[in-house]
Amino acid sequence: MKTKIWLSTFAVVMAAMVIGCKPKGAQSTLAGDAANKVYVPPGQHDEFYNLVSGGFNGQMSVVGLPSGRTLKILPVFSVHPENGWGYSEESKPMLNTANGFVPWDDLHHISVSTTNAEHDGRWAFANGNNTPRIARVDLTTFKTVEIIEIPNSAGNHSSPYITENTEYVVAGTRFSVPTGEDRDVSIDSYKDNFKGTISFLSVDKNSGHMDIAFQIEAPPFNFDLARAGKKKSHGWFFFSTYNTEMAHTLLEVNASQRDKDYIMAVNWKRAEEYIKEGKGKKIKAPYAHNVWDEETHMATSTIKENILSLDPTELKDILYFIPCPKSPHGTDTDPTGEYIIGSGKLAAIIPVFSFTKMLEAIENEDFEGTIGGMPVLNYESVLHGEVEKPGLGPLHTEFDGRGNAYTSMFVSSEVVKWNIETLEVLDRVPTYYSVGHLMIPGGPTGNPHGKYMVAYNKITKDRYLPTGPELAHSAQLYDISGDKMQLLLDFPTIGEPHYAEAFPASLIKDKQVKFYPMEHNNHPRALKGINDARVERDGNNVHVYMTSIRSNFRPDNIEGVRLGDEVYFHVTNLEQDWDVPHGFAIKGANTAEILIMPGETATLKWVPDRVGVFPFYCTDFCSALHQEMQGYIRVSSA
Ligand code: CUK
Ligand code: CUA
Repeated sequence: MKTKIWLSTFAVVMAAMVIGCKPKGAQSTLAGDAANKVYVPPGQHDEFYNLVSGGFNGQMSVVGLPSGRTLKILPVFSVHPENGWGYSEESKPMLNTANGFVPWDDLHHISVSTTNAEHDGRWAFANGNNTPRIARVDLTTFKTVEIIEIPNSAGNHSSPYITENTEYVVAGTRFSVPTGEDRDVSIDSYKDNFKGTISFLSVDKNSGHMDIAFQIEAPPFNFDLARAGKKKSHGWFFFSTYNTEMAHTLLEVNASQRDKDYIMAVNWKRAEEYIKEGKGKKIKAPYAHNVWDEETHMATSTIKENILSLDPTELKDILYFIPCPKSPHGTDTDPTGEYIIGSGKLAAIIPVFSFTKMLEAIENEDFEGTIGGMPVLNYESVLHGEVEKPGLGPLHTEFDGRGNAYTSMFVSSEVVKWNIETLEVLDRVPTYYSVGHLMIPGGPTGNPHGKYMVAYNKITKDRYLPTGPELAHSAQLYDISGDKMQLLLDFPTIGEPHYAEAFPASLIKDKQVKFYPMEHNNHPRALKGINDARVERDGNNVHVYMTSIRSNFRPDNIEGVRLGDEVYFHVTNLEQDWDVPHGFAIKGANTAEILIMPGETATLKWVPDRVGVFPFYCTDFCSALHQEMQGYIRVSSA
């Protein structure tokens, strides 16, 4: 009977997905005192930090809630002319990959580190979809301090989700790809030669440093999203899959035929034991591992050669498949860790699975089949229940910590609130328009702060002043503290928002690094004072050891450079006051400026291609004499 419901609604949903749907029925419920609820008076701080993915700009933005004010754009998988990230010699290695320098990616999801399933405010992780990578951002400096490439993966979408003590960050491949020794194989040999790899990256408790602990070779499905178990389900991870038809062409038609795809349950504790027992096979798979060092203010990039891989067709108790209606997108675990919510984007119900029942089904071998020898659990046995008629196109679910779940409905463009125990729909509000992810501060943790909910929308249309064909992307803030959700605020986002996380500002605001003490600057080319400023020649390399302090550069008149030289400006900012960066830029150089924080040293490389005298200046207004902060460099013929 349930199958019938899915089938009859399937056509409607498909049509709506193609045509697009404006919300009808639900009224916009703008809170009467909305302005008061989002107003943060000048000089006061927001209650929450909201880290928002920038999608295809490769960046993350830092937004204050409830004001919706953008505080910072931080480059993760991108270069950033504003502060020289990816242009300075020190930061370039952060964007290195096994394919060379890749200064762009598609950043979809953010995870903030947790301890005992609660936000600890130490790091934020982000995924790069395209050239598969995971980045770690330090939340005391808001700087990307580590990027690790994921080999045997393509379209790193179900990433970077974390376990409850940040033991692991996971990555699951969206595209299955050939992973054998010979990768020059026919695309038609998909079912035989392609693998759907999931990766577990260990995170060092103290330093935060990641490495690829192991990979698991999964069937060639598309892995969409993932969430860790927590509390009672600690030790497990849940991935949503689609295209379990294993189609490799025209997926729109061929990958949506089956009634059900799967949520893949991974017993990572068991996998961890297998690795300790030496069951991992060493596989050749080069990947870049890039680390920023706060001592030297420099990044290093290392290409590593091998990973350890587990074969679940031999080790049969790592992977289990839970049938889940039609192309599940999000899979989310509730704050207790008992319920696993699948959101089939083409399904007309939301299935809620019970972790306890899942363990029983495994124990009793209550299987309805196998995939490559791995058990497919019986749907009805694992099901807690289904939310009936929630809306169209369910994508993602967050939690308020009061027993309620909130699911984004892409097609019917609304957020639906329902009770996890009773599965009863309690409320719905429209979004403008077509919400993708939604977020409650602390929503994915064991302790959500259920005061606000933010919808990150895919379509803006008429919400802002038009800006040509490329419109602002949009988020909407709702008050969810009462029975009914109330719209408070629209705010534009930087880039296309996918997932975001938020946490109380009090967790980190007093831990912010204000400047770098000079005595801790271990950059090999750092200067301790203005008297150390000098120019040194080493063959064709000219090293300018330069200081910047209000309001001059030393040296500021540089001669003796010839065509064919490579000039390195190593600029040390001697300031020790908060918020006095100096910038450095040269006329005509085919690079960006660099911005040097107080106590930091940064290097700009310049290869002059013509003879002449070239001015340089400080780009960041630093004092009343900022405009005087300048110099000249003379380039003579060879
Ligand atoms: S997502 Cu990546 S297509 Cu629903 Cu996380 Cu936006
Ligand atoms: Cu230094 Cu402006």
